Amino acid sequence: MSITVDIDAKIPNNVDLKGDRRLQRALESWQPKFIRWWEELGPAAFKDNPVFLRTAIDVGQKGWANFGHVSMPDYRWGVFLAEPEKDRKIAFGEHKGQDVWQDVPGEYRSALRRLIVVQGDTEPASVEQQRQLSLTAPSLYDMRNLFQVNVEEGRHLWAMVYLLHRYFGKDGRGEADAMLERHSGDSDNPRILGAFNEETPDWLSFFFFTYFTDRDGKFQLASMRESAFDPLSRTCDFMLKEEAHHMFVGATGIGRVVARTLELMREHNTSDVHPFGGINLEVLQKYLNFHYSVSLDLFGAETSTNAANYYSGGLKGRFHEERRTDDHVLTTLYRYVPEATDAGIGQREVTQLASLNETLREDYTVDCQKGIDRWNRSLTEAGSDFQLRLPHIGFHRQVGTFTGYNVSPEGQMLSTDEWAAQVDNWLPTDADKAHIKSLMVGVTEPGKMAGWIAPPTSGINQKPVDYNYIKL
Ligand code: BYC
Ligand code: FE
Ligand code: FE
Repeated sequence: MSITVDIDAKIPNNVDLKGDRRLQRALESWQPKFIRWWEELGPAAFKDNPVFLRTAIDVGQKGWANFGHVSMPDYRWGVFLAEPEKDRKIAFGEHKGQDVWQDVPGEYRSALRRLIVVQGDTEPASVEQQRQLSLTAPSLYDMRNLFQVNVEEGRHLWAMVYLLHRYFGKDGRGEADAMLERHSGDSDNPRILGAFNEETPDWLSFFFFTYFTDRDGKFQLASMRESAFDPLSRTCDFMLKEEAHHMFVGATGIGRVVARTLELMREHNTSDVHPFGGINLEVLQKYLNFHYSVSLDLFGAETSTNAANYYSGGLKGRFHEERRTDDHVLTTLYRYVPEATDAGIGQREVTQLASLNETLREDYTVDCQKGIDRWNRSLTEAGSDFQLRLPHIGFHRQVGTFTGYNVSPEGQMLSTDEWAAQVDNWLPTDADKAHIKSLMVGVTEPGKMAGWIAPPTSGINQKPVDYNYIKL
């Protein structure tokens, strides 16, 4: 199979678009719709300034990206699939051991289309959610990172749209158009998943979003990388390369806020740094609680026949499926999942096949904890006894067994009154949000940072922190 890169094409690609004129024409007619959407609902400010961006140009080991100043409307959004794995076999489900598919089997057509549409829908949604943030970037370095995330989410949309156009005919083209018609927070035509209709109104939310919600992306993409549908697998494999940077932005962003808060606490000998333009650790914890719980909902209900069918069919596997040593069928293996009832929080035993959403959610939680541990080490090293922590899995949930129950961050089931009396300690209040909003003032002098965040320890692609990341 050839994976020659055509970098000068109207749509840069390594999928031999030139060799399929119909497909090429269809994608080239979607392209201006995408650009129009980007102009309308992409970054609201600095949209035409040259930005120091990474552009995907290849998929090989020797390097896959180029760095240089680009004005975003001229960004080269391309279609790139990771290199094929020779003789790849299906690793799980009913077709385990058979050759992977280069085309979509009729019986899985609608399920695969659904997965691809749900995945694709989140990508432009996040760009819409983040569109106002460039107005208040805490530094040029941060604005550059925001734009990097935005253009790559745009490319992720391209990745899914390519699959829809290439493998799903007329329905696929219709779905590709619909991706640009649903909008985040639109009451008539919202984005498909809940978290993608929430606002990202400030940079603290942005950092938590990239830490927690982009990490859902990592786990969902990694599960689809296992897919028997090889083009989906290879697409997700390559998307994961870009995803790592998004989570880096979140992890280092929050780390820098923690660092700055500690600095202000020391300087003023108080834990209330709000009068000094900082963000109190308690407020960080509330934002963390919100974004973590909203992201947990993205994994779906604890038990799901959809997820079971995806797995049995070979469409979507588990995180690191091939490293696991069980039977990869899961119909006769059991596990416990949490269960909330009026009697309290308990658990019930179900097949592993039925509970794949919960298994992925648990893997995700373990990964989330790693960054928390790092932030906590810096708190400990600074002599603070405050520790950030993930709330209980049942806290503030809108999907699955905990829906409709009031669960404290410690995991206690509360009455509505008990919840109402304490919720302001657990989720951002209007006053918290107003304080955060008051800190959001754009800083556009190279190397300078807003007062609520510490500078990063290094720049991007070996450039200094005070590099001119965006030419104004
Ligand atoms: N009440 O909820 P469902 C990213 C039932 S992020 C009661 O449909 P499913 C990105 C329902 O009937 C990654 N019950 O979940 C990040 C069903 O029950 P049965 C995005 C309800 O389909 C940042 C069960 O619950 N990608 O890339 O299992 C920036 C479960 O059904 C209710 C993906 O998500 C209710 N209200 O899984 C940019 C990957 N509602 O039939 C980008 C693709 C539902 O089992 N998506 N039920 O009895 C998927 O894999 C799946 O669609 C989901 C949901 C994991 C999202
Ligand atoms: Fe993405
Ligand atoms: Fe992402």
